[in-house]
Amino acid sequence: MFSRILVANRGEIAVRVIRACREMGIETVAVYSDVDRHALHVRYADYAYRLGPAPASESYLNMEKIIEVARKSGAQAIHPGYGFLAENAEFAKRLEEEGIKLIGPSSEAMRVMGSKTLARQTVTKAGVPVIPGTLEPLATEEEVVETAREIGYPVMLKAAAGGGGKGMRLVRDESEILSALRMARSEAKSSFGDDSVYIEKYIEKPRHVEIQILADSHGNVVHLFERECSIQRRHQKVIEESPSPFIDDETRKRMGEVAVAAARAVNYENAGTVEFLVDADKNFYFLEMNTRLQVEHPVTEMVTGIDIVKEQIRIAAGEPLSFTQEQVRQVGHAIECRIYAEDPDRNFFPCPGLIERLRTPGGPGVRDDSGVFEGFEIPMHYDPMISKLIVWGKDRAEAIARMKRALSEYVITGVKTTIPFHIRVMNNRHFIEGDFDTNFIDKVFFKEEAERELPEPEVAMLAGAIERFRRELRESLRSKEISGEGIGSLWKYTYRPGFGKKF
Ligand code: MV4
Repeated sequence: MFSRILVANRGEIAVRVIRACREMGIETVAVYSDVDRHALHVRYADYAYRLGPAPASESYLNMEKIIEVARKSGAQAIHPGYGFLAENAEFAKRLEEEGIKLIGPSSEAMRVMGSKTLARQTVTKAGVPVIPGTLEPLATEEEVVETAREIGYPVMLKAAAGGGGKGMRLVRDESEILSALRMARSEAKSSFGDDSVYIEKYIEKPRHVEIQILADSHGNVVHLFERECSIQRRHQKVIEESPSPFIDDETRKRMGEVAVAAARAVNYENAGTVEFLVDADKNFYFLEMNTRLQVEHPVTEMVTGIDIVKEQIRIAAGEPLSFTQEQVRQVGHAIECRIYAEDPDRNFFPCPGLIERLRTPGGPGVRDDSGVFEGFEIPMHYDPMISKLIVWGKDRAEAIARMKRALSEYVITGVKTTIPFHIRVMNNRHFIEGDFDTNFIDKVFFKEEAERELPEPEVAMLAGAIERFRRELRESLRSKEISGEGIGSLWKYTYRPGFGKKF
């Protein structure tokens, strides 16, 4: 087993990894940028090294500096967390050359899964259903028009090097396809430095369901069931849960088997996630494979009891998985809300700043994975996620009730947060019924909220009328008291909600 691990990340995920190491008796090396010198991950680690100034390119993305720190500090392995260098095949390659173990898959698995067309080719050979479409990038405009006709509209153009919705265009009619192609290509070029584009059939109202897998260096591959991740806003997940309220046992079993096959197709090692789109008829299609630990891994940990980060470390150290597929059970229900320093009333505009007060929720079934503390200043240079609030309940109804309770206990002042938004989603009838797809937040939730909002003149009128009624009541009660009449007809007010104690 390793005796010292470098954590090449910041924030809650660095803290998460350091906690696992501490419990395993492994020393940790934190790295930090100037604005993070007082951050929680620096405080919790055994050693800490400065990388450079705040910009990620000069700190958390600086491969050679991080390798130098690993050497100097005597770390035998590097945990990359998520984001930054986590899915960088070049970084994985450099570590292989340097003889430093990356707690993650091989650079080759990263390279294959990093290209959407290469991934589609590779998993197709292993019998994994992919979204109907091309397995190769498209060369000419004629080829694009012809292929789209064969597939049938609507279609999606996607960047071969892409992910996360960038370089992606929905095309409903042939008349739009060439302009969409130009836009997809230029977006792909500027985002990924590669303008290769391929075509897929468009899946209407899909759900995003992903399977967590673990693969050791001895050829054992298991899955830890699914996470439902359809609650997204502009391709950013905001709420995840496990199990998915939409997936039945039969589909769950088949998706698990297919995910394991996809992992085997690239000789995958360590923790990974196979993403699927699921259509209204429960047909599921491979979307992509994420070759890293994911933000939402805690919901899987809560329903399976498996510590995914500890398993990652054991796998990287060459140990075999300590359990079989049959021993993995999904118990109860877990939900995660990502709490961001963003203002939901200003279109989720980032709101970095000083956390003046902080009281985190607790009690039965509540987990708060956070990298902040009272007095911490959230830097503007990185992702503004403050914490992940995760709850477990015996069933989905208890998990929702518990999440509402936990959200209502949360106190964060100094910065605006997405907590009020989460409370509203937890009270939304579509969410409560599990009736949602990837369009829910942008197309259903905000639309319904806007419709429910009273037009402002009416709100003002009602507020004015209420205020006038209260004042008259107060004055009449006071004048009666003064005149010696007493409050007289108390019966009139006693049974009106809210009036009993106020006057
Ligand atoms: C799709 C799709 C429908 N049909 N592909 C968006 C991000 C990228 N990872 C894949 N995405 C989609 N690909 C086909 N053929 C719909 C989406 C999509 C989506 C997927 C997952 C989660 C949220 C989403 C929101 C909008 C669109």
